Amino acid sequence: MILKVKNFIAGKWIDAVSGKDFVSHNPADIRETVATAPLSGKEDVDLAVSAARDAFEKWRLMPAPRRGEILYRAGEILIRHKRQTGELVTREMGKVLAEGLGDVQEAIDMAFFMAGEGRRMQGETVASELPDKDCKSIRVPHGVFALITPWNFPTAIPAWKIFAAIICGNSVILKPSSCTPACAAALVEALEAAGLPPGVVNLLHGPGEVIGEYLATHHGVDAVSFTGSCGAGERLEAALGKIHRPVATEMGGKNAIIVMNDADLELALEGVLWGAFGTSGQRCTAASRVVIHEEIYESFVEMLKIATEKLVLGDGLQNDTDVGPVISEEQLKKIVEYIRIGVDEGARLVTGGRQSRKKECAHGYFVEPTLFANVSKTMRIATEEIFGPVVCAISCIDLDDAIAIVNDVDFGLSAAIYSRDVNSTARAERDLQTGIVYINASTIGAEIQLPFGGWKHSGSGHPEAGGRGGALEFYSRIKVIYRDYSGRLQRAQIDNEN
Ligand code: UN1
Repeated sequence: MILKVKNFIAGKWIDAVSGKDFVSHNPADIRETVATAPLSGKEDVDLAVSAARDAFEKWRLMPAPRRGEILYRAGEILIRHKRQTGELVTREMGKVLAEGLGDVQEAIDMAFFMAGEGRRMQGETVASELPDKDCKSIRVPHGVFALITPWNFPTAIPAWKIFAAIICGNSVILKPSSCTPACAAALVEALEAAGLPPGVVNLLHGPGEVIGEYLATHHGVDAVSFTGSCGAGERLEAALGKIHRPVATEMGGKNAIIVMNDADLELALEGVLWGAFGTSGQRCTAASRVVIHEEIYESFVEMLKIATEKLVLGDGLQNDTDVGPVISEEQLKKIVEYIRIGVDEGARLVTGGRQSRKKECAHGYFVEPTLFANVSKTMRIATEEIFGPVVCAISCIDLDDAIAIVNDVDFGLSAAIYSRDVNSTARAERDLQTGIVYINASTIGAEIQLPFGGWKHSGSGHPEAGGRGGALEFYSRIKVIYRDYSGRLQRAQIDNEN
């Protein structure tokens, strides 16, 4: 059955002004069309922005705990539809079903977490230097947010952004990836069913090249949050810098796992497989480098080779599948090209390395799980984001060398160390230059109750998700209120001298 997805503007599901549609396919079998969705243009953006503007004035005045109740109900609805939506994630995006369900679970977790934030929304109250005067700060919304999201977490990432934005009292326009329109629609349907007032969340489908920048720079938009490629994110940062518009970007990663000679190697092996090949390597947190102590380098590479060759590539809806397809022909070509570059650079292709030739994979975008050894830290495959099931094994001489290798890239999202030595793990924790560090666990699987964000070129430094320094810092702004109830002119820094 082909789903007929629409835009959602001012509380109504409508077609694009042009009347045209595009389609999304199942990347495991592209003969299957999953959904049709409106091919929106600039007129549709104008409509969505004006709906969000109108809704904002009322929404910002609704008490945050009431806003939270709507999010709570949305979370309950997502739980009821978890199976169905998880399967949709697998069909439209390709990740294996356990991960499709995990994607929806991350949205559910975020709904409940942000619902609770509605009862906090903390500012601060501090003592005044003057009598009969008080000083406090409060959190207020920005207004209208443009949210631009990728296909790799097609419900979780829109949920991170929408729920944080609306609990703070903003209204939003979501522009999801054109690869996964139906997943975005499923999330917005849950909000509609939860009783969200019309216009608070608007959903606009269509090509990023045509409407992305137009939406982000629209005069009716106040702030922007983007997750996606470095190229698109950096273009947006440049355009928005010129108009002083707040923007948060989450972009690439070149995440690494250090495996020390005292590590539990079986555990490290599982962590590397999960980090490198989970979601077919299509996470910003994916482990695309393993930095292995020289004493165990050859034996660990051999363990990895054997385990990698056992992974079953296939349709994520099949029970025995370990690794699903990649999202599109464009991504497949890019990954295969990087593999060629690795071979040309002189790395040793240990296993994998091609588009799959299995019969069951003939109609989808499948890349064999690929392992490179003898990779030096300056090779392109060791420094550039590949975003596919490709992992590079790099040798190191000791912990300092390992940490230096991990840090010697432009990205800084996630890193991990496997070691049984508490001092080594503590030094890694201190010295790794990434927003997220894992000890004896893989680079993927951040939980939503703490901030999620990268350093260096991985993003703008405005993390997503919960916790101190997390998303609320970006989706709200601080207003400082001084109230003087003395009934006379009191001059700060002057009348408090004695
Ligand atoms: C992403 O790849 O953009 O930490 C998000 C993780 C997931 C989120 C990944 N919770 O791997």
